[in-house]
Amino acid sequence: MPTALITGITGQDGSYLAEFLLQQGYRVVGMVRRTSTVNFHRIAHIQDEVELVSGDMLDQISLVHILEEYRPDEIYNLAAQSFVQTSWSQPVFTGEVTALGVTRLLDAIRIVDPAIRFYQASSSEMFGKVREVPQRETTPFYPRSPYGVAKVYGHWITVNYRESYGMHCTSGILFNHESPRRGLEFVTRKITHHVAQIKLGMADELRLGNLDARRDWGFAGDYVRAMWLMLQQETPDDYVVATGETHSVAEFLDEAFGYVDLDWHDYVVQDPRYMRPAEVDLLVGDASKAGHALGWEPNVSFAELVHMMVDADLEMLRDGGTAL
Ligand code: NAP
Ligand code: F7E
Repeated sequence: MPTALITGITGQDGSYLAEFLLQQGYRVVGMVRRTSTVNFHRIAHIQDEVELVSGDMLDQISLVHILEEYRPDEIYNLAAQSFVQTSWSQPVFTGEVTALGVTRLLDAIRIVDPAIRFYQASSSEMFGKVREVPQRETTPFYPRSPYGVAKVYGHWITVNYRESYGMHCTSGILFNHESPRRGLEFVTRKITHHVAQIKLGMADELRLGNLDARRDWGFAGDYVRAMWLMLQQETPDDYVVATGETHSVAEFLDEAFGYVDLDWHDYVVQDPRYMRPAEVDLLVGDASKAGHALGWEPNVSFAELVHMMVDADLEMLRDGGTAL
């Protein structure tokens, strides 16, 4: 039974990847950081099937000890300070976790067992002010936030360990992917959660920033499959994972409010607090390399994704649940 270590297992992608790897017959070890309150809600349903170990991307010793103890065959590095807006108010922290954290983990692998296969969660935010449409593996990077800059570092240090030490290091350049488990601060989940609240009479407005930004939004469950496929290849490489479709925030609003027969113009208020110092205006990926090399393609359409998220938020609120 192969062993996989997931950093960031308590996050959106970590929870879907853990489910997927368990189904593939893996022993799944998840690294969690110490918090004063337990935040395992996304993995509560599989907590008995995974092994959780305490560690932190800021603490190299903890990473070395985890590798020595669990001897993973594959490592999926999903841990990050992943919220773009926060990266302006905490740029150094974002760099420590999202950029230097990658080096700490890569060097722990190099020291303990350089044969471990490594996946780095790179991001379409690296393309930022895009140099080419659609964006592909060869498109030059132009990050627009401290988060994007940190991810560029994480991407290149992954390439560098591959080239310097011959390690099996792969970088997945994933475009936005969402789900009912998406954090409430991200625009898609913020919208679907408010749609459900408004529909149920629990809220009467939704405050947002830039409605013109365009993103290539896919379903997280589809994207974790691509991560696994990448590590099954004999040769490590870099892959774009995307749907190839782009939609504005306003189009997301149309789809989400329209689904419950509401008009978003009656509820949405633009609030400068949610505008960013520098914006990424247009992202749309070309995943043809992942298509032919990995046999990967997305299964969930944009409309299906939005409806799935609205339905999940409606169900959760009707059941009297609190937002995950
Ligand atoms: P997420 O929900 O924000 O999850 C981030 C995870 O990282 C959480 O488990 C968090 O733990 C953990 N973490 C944060 N700081 C840590 C530290 N210092 N030490 C150990 N763990 C730490 O993010 P996601 O959406 O699942 O994304 C997964 C990865 O893919 C991230 O690296 C993200 O930047 C990248 N990515 C995401 C997307 C997307 O659209 N979702 C696209 C491209 C790339 P806590 O629960 O304790 O906070
Ligand atoms: O913003 C606009 C905002 O925060 C999307 C992360 O997973 O994907 C994510 O980063 C767009 C931006 O995601 C609000 O200005 C308008 O243009 O949902 P988001 P993101 O910044 O694209 C990438 C690929 C990652 O790697 C990241 O980790 O929506 N927007 N009004 C808003 N955004 C938010 N959050 N809140 C608003 O009120």
